[in-house]
Amino acid sequence: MGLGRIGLPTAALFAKAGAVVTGVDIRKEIVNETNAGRSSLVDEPGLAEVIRDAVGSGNLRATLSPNEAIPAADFVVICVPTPVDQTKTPDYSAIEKASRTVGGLLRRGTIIVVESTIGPGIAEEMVLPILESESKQRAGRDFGLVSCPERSDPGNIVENMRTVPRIVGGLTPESTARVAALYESAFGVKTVRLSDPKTANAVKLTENLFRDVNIALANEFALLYEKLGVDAIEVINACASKYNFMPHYPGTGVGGPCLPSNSYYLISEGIKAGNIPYMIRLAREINDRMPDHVVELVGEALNDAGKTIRGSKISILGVAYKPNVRDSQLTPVERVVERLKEMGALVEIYDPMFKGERIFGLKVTTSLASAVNKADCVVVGTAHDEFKHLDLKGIAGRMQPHPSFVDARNVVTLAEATQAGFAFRGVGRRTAGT
Ligand code: SAJ
Repeated sequence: MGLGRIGLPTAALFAKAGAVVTGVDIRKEIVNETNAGRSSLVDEPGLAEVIRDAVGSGNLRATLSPNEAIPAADFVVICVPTPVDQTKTPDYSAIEKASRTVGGLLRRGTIIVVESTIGPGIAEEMVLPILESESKQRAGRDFGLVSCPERSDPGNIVENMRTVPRIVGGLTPESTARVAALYESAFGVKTVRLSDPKTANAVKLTENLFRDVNIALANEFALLYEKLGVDAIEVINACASKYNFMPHYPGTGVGGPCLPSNSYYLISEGIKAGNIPYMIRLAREINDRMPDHVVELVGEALNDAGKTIRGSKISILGVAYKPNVRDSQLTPVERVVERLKEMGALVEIYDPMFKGERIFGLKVTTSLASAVNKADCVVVGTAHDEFKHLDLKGIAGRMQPHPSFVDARNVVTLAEATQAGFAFRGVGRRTAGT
């Protein structure tokens, strides 16, 4: 259920392992694309081959209709999106709808596997009752319910699915064992078997929130060290020489389909249970404030060159939420662009993953050269590989006199930027003279 960035590779890898897989999706174009052995997820290395082979073998087909697939299934894997809404409240409508559909077509003995990221307890308290009332069957006796949350990095999904151990927690030890065996044999990965679905969902959130909180700490160090004239990146890299320091890096902020929303699943369950997770909530606030800090740095870098944001041409390099993915979901760069536009800047965007497309109401230029042409300031929003070795002198030469450079993803150093003649600012970086 759901042939998105997680569902499609999951279906294809099961089919490649010899399972007879039917993929169900509500989007006609995705169903047609899949049945043609293709996918628009072009930035997922190895995925095209897996889909082509899976469809070619006849083991994978896609359909709009769940009626064909579910009654015949031994396992039903739910991979639908679970975003948060404007009020940061988890939106479980897709998983509710999928549970209703599955429940209405459920055959005795089937095991339902939830891969979507959900709050601890949502499987037991939301999905289970829907399945039981729709199927008139009992969970744990007539059908199985297991949480096996996806753990794949967008941009490395196929590789991650074949290497990262899977977390498996079912209502019964038998269903846990069957699903663990399924993923071990189909994906060749290890599994960690847990006592129940809510524990498995807590693991998934804990690892993502651990990351979000540590990124927030890195961002806090960056804000602090900027004021103290210390280079936060130099500090973090040096700390990483100690065995128990896991480096996280400051930057434009935290984007993507996962981290900016996952905290709210736990925050909402915590508040329901009478416990406010202060640190997790504060980490969200710190990370959500980083785009505004980048805008402040743009103002400072332009001021150093005797200019203001209003009337300046500002080129944004990279809008994707992280390097080398064609994905701008909840990207922190959007707020940087919107704020600069509001403040009267002329904004240009260049991103190798979105050349020529329209994003945030702007046409993405097709080359870095045209984006920086006659610009007053360049801002690195995402550290795509193409921006790792920038020809700073060449870029400065194309820009207006007294050019400014703001690095929000530590791709250049103060020394490199000043040598090229830039007024420089960087998240967590020193400034000239400090
Ligand atoms: N980021 C930083 N500093 C860092 C690391 C990341 O600012 O040191 C930013 C990134 O630029 C990006 C955001 O955080 O905007 C999220 O990046 P990410 O590398 O965490 O990637 P995601 O969100 O694509 O994937 C995460 C991964 N979770 C963990 O590594 C714990 C992935 O394994 C999960 O499967 C995925 O969430 C998910 O689907 O939940």
